[in-house]
Amino acid sequence: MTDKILDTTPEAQPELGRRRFFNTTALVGLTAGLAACGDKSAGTGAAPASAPLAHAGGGANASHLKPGELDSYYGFWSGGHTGDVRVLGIPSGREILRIPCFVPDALVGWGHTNESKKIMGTKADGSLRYTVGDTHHVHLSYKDGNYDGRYAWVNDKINSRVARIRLDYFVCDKITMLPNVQGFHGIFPDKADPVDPKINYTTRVFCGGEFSIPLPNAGVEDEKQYRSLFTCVDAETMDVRWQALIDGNCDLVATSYDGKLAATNQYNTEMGAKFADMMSAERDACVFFNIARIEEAVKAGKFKTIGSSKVPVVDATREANKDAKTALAAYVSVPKNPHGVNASPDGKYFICAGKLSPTATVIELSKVLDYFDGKLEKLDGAIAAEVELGLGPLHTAFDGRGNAYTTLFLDSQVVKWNVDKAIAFHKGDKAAKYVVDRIDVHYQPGHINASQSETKAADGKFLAVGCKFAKDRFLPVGPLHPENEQLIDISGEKMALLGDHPVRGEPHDFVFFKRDLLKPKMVYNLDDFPHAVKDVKDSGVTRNGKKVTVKIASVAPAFGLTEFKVKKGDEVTLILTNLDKVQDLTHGFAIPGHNVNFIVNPQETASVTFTAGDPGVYWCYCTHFCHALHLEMRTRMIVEA
Ligand code: RUQ
Ligand code: CUA
Ligand code: CA
Repeated sequence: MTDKILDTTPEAQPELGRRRFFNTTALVGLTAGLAACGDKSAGTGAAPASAPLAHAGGGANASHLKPGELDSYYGFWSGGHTGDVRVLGIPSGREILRIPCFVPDALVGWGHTNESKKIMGTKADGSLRYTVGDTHHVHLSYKDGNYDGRYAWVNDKINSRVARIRLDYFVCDKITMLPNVQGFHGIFPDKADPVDPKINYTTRVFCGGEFSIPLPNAGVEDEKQYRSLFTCVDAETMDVRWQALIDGNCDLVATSYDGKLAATNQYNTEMGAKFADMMSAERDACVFFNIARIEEAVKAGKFKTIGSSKVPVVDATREANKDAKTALAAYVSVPKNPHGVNASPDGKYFICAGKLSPTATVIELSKVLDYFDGKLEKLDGAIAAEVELGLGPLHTAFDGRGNAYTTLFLDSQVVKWNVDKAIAFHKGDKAAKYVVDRIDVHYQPGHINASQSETKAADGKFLAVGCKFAKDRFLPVGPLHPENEQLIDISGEKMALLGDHPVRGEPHDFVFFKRDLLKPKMVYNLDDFPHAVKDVKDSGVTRNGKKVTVKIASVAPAFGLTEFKVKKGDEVTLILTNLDKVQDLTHGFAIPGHNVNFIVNPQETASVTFTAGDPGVYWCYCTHFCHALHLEMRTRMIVEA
């Protein structure tokens, strides 16, 4: 569909002079091209798939596991509309767990138990503040440039919330809402402290606000005044530390290995409020933030606050940061509506994909630091390369051997390219063949990631590609198609497709890493729960006016109470502790007619609060198959008049 515009084969190494940007009218063609991709042969343009299809079990990296075999990598996939994070095994692609964050979940009772409601946030009447979510990007905490297995963070684009997941238990433990931000999109933890070399681990999480809004958002209709904020959240306390007011918007976020820089790509430097306005400029930007300087400014009181928020907001606009030596931010010019900014594992570069430009821009971090030090006069000097890759470049992954892998949304391909050779080509060595390989994917890939990609331990074994359209790859099950997460072997020179994995819509981003980086606990610690019912004998009912507390300890296959009595209209708080110590021995608790269903894992305590309904007998039963006598595991709630 695209060969007329650009020959994307490795043989036809693109020249810079041939670079063409899409303009607004070309987008009509873009949409038409996408539709044409329903036809498999049309989706791939002129470029032949350069790697043979490796059948499952073939190639250096097999994806098929025998029964009982464990995966070698954990993968964290964002769940999109389901507001959760999904844990997949790689290379099998098997889904092992869903970790609910922003949306109630029926299995674990997320959004139903008092503990999870507190994390999610409630209104004055005790009901959940929000029951929808949209997770896009999941990233993990770092130490020494690699994951340390402490935390994962994921964004909620709809309501500008960031959730933290504890990786010892694989549960969300905190959610923070960003003030004065709409469309919170990119997120990335830092990897070190910019000033203290002893702090070589994550202490901050950076968050990009995509949609510009009036600040404060109170009915200002002049769209020229809309603004976006870049936000820093404390990794431990999850409090918002500071925000930076910028020109243009934020999209994806990347951080440097030395902790000195964070960046966000901008597709709307035009600050347009309408579709076409956001594409009027030929170039947009990637904004770099000087973290140490911003934190100094905050310390020195050089900030304002917005509306009722107490968060310090520093001025990172172009106008206020013209002097490089004091600048808090620097705007590096990149071609039209870029998407994705990714940090190479050698710590040297951030790569911005062109989206509406067929290019990737390689930005050299040491040069950006030179600019902030006044040693580089023009910021453009930080651009080490700007090379053509193909149509619709979105995201980039790395193999740790100097190669980058970029998704080409419109070409339905992944292009493997060598960063050093791209730089040589950009510098004028026209013989430098930087495109190493191309492979067709199915279809329209967005995110991409390689094993350990954005860590110093990038190992170049597997590549996962999030294909937004599955079309004909799976049996039709009605109009809603799954997405197609494809796995590619990147251990050799040529990429080889290993497998298709249908996933429920709509994961966006994902990371995957060696399984030995995580040592999750199999059983909870009873002492971590202040309200734990520590002995079956402690089960019982206490009343305080209309408030009733029911304490139940459970040991398979029985609850500590065979029955309990409450009165119609009582506010009942039921606390349940699972005293079983065996891993995998989870109990559930459901009460008919009262909208109660949740689980307790071994040694876990959870509680629910509800209003006792009409008089009668209600069999409370275990909902999680735990024992041969699981069906007998019941207690009776007797509601009296
Ligand atoms: S964005 S397909 Cu929400 Cu991650 Cu790039
Ligand atoms: Cu306890 Cu089923
Ligand atoms: Ca733009």
